[in-house]
Amino acid sequence: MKKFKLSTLGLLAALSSITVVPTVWASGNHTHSPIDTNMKVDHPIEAEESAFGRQGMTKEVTRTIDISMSDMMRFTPDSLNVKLGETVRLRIKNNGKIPHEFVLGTKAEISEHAELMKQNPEMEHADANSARVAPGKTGEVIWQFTKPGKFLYACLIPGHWDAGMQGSVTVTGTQTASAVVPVVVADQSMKSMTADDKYTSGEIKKVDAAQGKLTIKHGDIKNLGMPGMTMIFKTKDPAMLNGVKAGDAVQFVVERKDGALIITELKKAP
Ligand SMILES: [Cu+2]
Repeated sequence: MKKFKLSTLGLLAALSSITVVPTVWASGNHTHSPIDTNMKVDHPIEAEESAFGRQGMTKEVTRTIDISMSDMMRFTPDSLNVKLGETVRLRIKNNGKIPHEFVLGTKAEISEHAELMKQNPEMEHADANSARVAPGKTGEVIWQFTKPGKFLYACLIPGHWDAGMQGSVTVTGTQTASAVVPVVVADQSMKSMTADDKYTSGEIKKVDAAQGKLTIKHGDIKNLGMPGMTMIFKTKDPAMLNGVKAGDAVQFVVERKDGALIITELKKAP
């Protein structure tokens, strides 16, 4: 009887130590605590779940797929099949003499972005689902396909998609344990942070002092009618780059000038 009691206590202790894990997770603790490591939650917080999957981790890559792009406005191959939950490295070679871009997404998102690119031909994407590749160079996108369905990849440089530069990805399979990933809810704070229609809120991802360019993950750019994404912007005055660094929360004004997107005002978020 005494033995039974002890083992019951032991079991209870074991159970309570297990239940600590989901409790901490539910509280929204995304920091790299030892518990996160035990749970193998090693995705960077930037890896937000989208309608077509999420940025993958290099160490989880199980397959590399080579895709080439040509000035004939074609991807080779132009159709891929992947398993649900699979993390693949898409290695994208530009065999042409002009730049091309690889953007992965749903059909609706690709169409929307193609329209934006027509209005802003100088738009440079820097999101995890895209790669702009110079002639003769190779870029890569590491992606985990966590949603079943049919998705597109396209070159959204004006004229290229219209000429048929696209391919499709078919994701099939049933949800396996490895495909069940914790849903990291997209950070909505950037949208609510927007002070007014003039300023756009964002986080600096990269400072390119040599080019006078900033890579910014930003919320909706209301004055230009553009949705939130990560883009590379030119600045009106290279001196604006002084005093800002990757990781800084900023507010900025962006204007369209001769097809280019230029930051005319930049300040640290209050
Ligand atoms: Cu192209």
